[in-house]
Amino acid sequence: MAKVARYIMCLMGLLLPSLGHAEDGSQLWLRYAKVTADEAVLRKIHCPFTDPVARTATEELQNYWHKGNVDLLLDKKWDTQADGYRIRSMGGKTVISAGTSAGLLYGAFHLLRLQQLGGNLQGLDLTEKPSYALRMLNHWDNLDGTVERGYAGHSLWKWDELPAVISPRYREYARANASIGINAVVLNNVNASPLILRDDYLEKVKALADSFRPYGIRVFLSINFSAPALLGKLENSDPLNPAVLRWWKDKTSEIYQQIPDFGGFLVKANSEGQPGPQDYGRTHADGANMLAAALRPYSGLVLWRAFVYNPSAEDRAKQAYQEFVPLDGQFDDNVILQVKNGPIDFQPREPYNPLFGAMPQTSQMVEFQITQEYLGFSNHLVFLAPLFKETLDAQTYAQAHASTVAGLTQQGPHPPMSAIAGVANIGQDRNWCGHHFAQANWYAFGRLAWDSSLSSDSLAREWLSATFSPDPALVTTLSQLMIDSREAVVNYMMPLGLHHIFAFEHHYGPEPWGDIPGGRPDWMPWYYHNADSLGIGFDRTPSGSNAVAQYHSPIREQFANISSCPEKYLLWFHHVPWTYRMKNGQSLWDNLCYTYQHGVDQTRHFQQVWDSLEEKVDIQRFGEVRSKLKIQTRDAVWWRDACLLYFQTFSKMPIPVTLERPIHDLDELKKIKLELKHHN
Ligand code: BDP
Repeated sequence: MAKVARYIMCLMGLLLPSLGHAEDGSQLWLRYAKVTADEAVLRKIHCPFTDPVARTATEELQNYWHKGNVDLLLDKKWDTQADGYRIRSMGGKTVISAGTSAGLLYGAFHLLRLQQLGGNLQGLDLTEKPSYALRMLNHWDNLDGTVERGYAGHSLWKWDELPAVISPRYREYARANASIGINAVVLNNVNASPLILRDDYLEKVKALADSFRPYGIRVFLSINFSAPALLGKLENSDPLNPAVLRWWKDKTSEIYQQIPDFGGFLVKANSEGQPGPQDYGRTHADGANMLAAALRPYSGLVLWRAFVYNPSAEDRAKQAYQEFVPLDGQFDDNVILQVKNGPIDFQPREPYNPLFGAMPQTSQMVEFQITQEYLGFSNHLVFLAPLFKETLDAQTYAQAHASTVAGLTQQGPHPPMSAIAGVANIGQDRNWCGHHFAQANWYAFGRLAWDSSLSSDSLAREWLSATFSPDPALVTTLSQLMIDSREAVVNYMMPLGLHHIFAFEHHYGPEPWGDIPGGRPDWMPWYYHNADSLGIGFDRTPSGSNAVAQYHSPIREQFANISSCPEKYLLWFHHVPWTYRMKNGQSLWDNLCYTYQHGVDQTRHFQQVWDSLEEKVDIQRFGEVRSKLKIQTRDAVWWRDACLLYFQTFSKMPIPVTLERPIHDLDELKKIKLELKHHN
């Protein structure tokens, strides 16, 4: 009887938020109640396989599954390349079957999620197969422990202690990734130090790979294209120099001797000052294929970034397409072109990158930024699933079928190879991501990489139930807040297609006036907003840069025509008169004012909503989120005032009297210079 009572209490524990004690967010969404010794004897987890990944699957269920017997089976009928699985209720027990141990692990985490969310566990019969084969985080972590664009403390990787000291957080990190289906990580910054390939660093990399392996995670490295010269002391790093190829082959073989399941190289070449094949008059394909040849014997991959642009007279938004489309068909089949979601750079809103669907013979993958470089760092609550979905679901009209960005990247020319990457927002902070709600972006990225058809709403609900509490009132209220948060940040930072009007270098806060005499025009806000006495926006129609021509019909015509261009992209594609009539009848200027104000109102509303839930959230996280929401609202007002007061110097039109008055002066705002570091 006592046993049963304890069992029931324990089950209740699964459902109740832990209001009594402070939570610091360190458990992420994995706040499972542990199985007690008494419970453990009531059920059996059976798995005949003993490889490390299958063992992890078994242990997870042994530790956290409260509800009866589970059998884990490897089933030859399953595709042994993929990570899919089936979960069935059979004869009083639950059976997870898969073609690989990794599939069993993902099945185990699925079952635990069902239990955690209070789902029906009777009569189960569900089958899952991932949308992408490679579901990957990119860390922009430097060897000195800093993180480029990282807002959650220093790097998790303690290079100075490795390989001797293995922090327990390595496994916790790997476990969290596995629980949402992430199976690959790039450890270091795309602005890569050549030292990562030095023998002593490779030993450290091996130690990390060993920690991650039981969770089905493979390690990749960002490489510096000049490593043969810088590290190997060769005369040059020309990809057509046989000595260079030899160097890469030897280096690759050395890596695979230590890390047999090593994934491959991520390369930022000839971009923002990084070295690359063009330094020797070679093409991106020459460079990528040279590395592909070194990796081929081990089935390793080259992830070659398409984020390439130069300070030229050409519209920056057009440059990657111009650079890469002529190379279609020239990349080896173990090369994937890694393409940022939009044509500029992780802005609060961009139309999809026209490279998607423009290179039918080249494998392409999407790169998202999970870390909030352009979205208020870890101070602003911005749920990114709607942003990710906007790109993935974008219809490119490139082919008759499979023409969304998701479809094109999932069914490329070299099946079954498919991949997706997110730039991680993880650091040494206790709560991993700096802002408790930033954890939701890590979560949503992983879950969408697994199943790109999931809705933002269901992801928000899942994450909230697991991370805070399954209380329906909390979940309903906060999921709405999360969904709205992406549009809010667009509204108070850069509505109607405005982009890149951030403060220089660190990208926190507004600086639409920003100008550095002699600086690169394509790094200056005026380059993007083009405000003048007539209007505002970047003319990318045939009368301007004609970037619209890079899109397929009928998107091209839709974007090019000011009356059919979605208003959310209006100033991305058009230079629009201040007096232009928007669809709601307002002038562009008035509409801009209303939209900025709406963004501010939304953040104030988020504060109210959060405060209304005080009783339902544990003390520490409640207080921490509340403080961050204050900063977010102050920043929203700052953005509104800075942008409207500055643009008003061109429009010469009044801020509609029904709206709040600015509380800052433009001169005062122009003086703000934040001492925020940007680590390159
Ligand atoms: C930009 C970042 C810069 C990165 C670059 C990249 O500002 O720090 O190195 O992207 O993706 O967004 O390579």
